[in-house]
Amino acid sequence: EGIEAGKKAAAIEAVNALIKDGQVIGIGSGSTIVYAVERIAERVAAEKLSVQCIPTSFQARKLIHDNGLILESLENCPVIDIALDGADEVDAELNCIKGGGGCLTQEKIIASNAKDFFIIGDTRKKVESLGTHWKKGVPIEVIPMAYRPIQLQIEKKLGGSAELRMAHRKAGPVVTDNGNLLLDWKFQNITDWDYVNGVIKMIPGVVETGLFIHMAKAAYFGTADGSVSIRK
Ligand code: DER
Repeated sequence: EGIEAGKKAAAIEAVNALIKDGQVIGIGSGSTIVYAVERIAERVAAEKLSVQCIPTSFQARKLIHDNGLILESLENCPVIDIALDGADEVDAELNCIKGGGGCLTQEKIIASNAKDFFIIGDTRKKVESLGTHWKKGVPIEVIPMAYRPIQLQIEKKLGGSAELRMAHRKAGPVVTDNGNLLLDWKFQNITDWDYVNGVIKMIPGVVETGLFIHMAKAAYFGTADGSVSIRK
């Protein structure tokens, strides 16, 4: 339906505009990136491109492999030319909430080691300020033994509520690709995301936050009718 068409339009537009022969490409996680990887594979075959793909999750690894693309590692390719990823929300300054799919830590590592980082998504993700569309809170990856004091620290320092993300088809909490747990922090009235990100990151036991502040170079948003807008 409309949302999938929007995701696909954004993904194809971005791949057509940004992917070039010889690139090392960071491949994000989630559902939108699937369309991007399928388009990359199409272009590689049609144009005989040589690209190397670095995954941001087990899902991304499997997606790269299943689409016949070259699966590479940060050991071999520590400098990434371009990283492509989805997001849960993107504000007017290109700050993102990511981690809805629980892959934020490896996603942020890849994005931070890329020369350029681009977001792709349907127009639901395009907002003026964070929290407008995405109501599930900021995902935070934490060391399992510390999740409870971290919850208390975040709530004491920043308000809101930090909830342990529970699995649906496995008993107990979601366990990330890195063997950690996730908190989803439901916030109120936040404007200084740089400050908030720093406060959360400094709490011992916090591995990473889903706040990607001033990291994206541009965001491609697709609508149901196939049109794409670019926020730079
Ligand atoms: O978990 C993530 O950060 C994903 O990129 C996610 O936020 C985007 O997922 P979607 O493309 O399925 O909306």
